[in-house]
Amino acid sequence: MDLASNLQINGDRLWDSLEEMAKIGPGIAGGNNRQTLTDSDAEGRRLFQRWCEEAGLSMGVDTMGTMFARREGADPSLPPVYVGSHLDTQPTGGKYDGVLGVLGALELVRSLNDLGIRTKHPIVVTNWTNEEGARFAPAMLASGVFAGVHDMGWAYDRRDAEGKRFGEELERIGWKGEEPVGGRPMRAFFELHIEQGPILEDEGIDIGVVTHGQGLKWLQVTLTGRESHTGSTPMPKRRNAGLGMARVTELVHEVAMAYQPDAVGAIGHVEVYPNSRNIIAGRTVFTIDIRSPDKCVLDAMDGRIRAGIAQICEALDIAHEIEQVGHFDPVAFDEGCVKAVRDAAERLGYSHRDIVSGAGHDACWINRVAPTAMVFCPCVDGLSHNEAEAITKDWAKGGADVLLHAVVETAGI
Ligand code: HGY
Ligand code: MN
Ligand code: MN
Ligand code: MN
Repeated sequence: MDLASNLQINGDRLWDSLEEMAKIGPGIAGGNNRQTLTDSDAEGRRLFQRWCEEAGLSMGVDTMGTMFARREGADPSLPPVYVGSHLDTQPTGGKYDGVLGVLGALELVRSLNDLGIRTKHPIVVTNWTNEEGARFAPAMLASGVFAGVHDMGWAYDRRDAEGKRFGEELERIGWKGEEPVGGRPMRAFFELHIEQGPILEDEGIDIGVVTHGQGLKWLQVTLTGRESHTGSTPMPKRRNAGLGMARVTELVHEVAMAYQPDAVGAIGHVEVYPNSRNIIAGRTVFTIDIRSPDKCVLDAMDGRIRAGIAQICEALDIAHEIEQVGHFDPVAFDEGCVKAVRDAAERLGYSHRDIVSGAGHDACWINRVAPTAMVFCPCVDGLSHNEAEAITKDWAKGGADVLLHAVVETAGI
């Protein structure tokens, strides 16, 4: 069989599924707000489960809520090829971040069904719980427990901004499964994802062959000064935690700029107390997000930022606490799986280039317990974590075609 021309996904069906899923947990500006363990997450999970059952898959759910939809292989005793991503979104997320990887994997199975192809190894389509980490930090929580990085009890104790506990919310939406987390035989894991950056589109390239994922640190900082009147407190007598946060924001930017092109840094989450117009902020809580493909750079940035925060607080007479609430070192994906992705793009005639992932993904953790690789497709203006996130139907099809070939090559027919 001429693999390239016969083995392709149904791009229209994939696009329709993406549009259907996007109706669940709509955002306010055309994207999605389907945050993990909310009622809309539960609704999206039910829709995905229905589609999986219609495709003849058998669903299993582990105690972190991760969904595993299994397509039997010719030899059920062989370790499955896992393929998937995440259905949860940012509060102002797009329709494709994560979702393309889950529904692209489902489309892969639907196409194998249409073509009557039975792979040797089973295939398991996966939806990882809480990849985004927007509601419950850190990101990639369930895949982190699965990879043995986080303890499940610690994960269950994570709380959202309203103090709700992960474990209770998982039970409340009815998606706490029975299966143990991790410890599964896995032949490989593949994840299709939008690039979430501008490189592929700028270079007019169809496919990103993801060789590495950059490392990440999330540092939660609490600055404590003193609340006082914004009108009657003389400037020299202020202990302004808001000013401290502003200076740390500038510090993070300056440190990242000092390590270009291999560094990024920003603060995206801030809380100001008491957040009243005429009270000097007595306390601020915010999260620093720094990343680099180079572990030494990541560690150096961490050190410079911590030292800088101490100096800022000394000058402003405010106290500080720093808690590392997220971290993974740069990852190198499995060369065999990366080659399967590259060969697939080549065979299908898609333009492709090797690329390092700027964003974190479940694949970054699963790479610790199974040979893993990722497929990127472009996204418009490289925009993501923004409701205006957009891709084209062709880009979605190209990514899913390459995913299909890489998985079939690895699962064998
Ligand atoms: O933070 C990340 O990189 C991922 O989108 N959760
Ligand atoms: Mn994602
Ligand atoms: Mn994301
Ligand atoms: Mn991911």
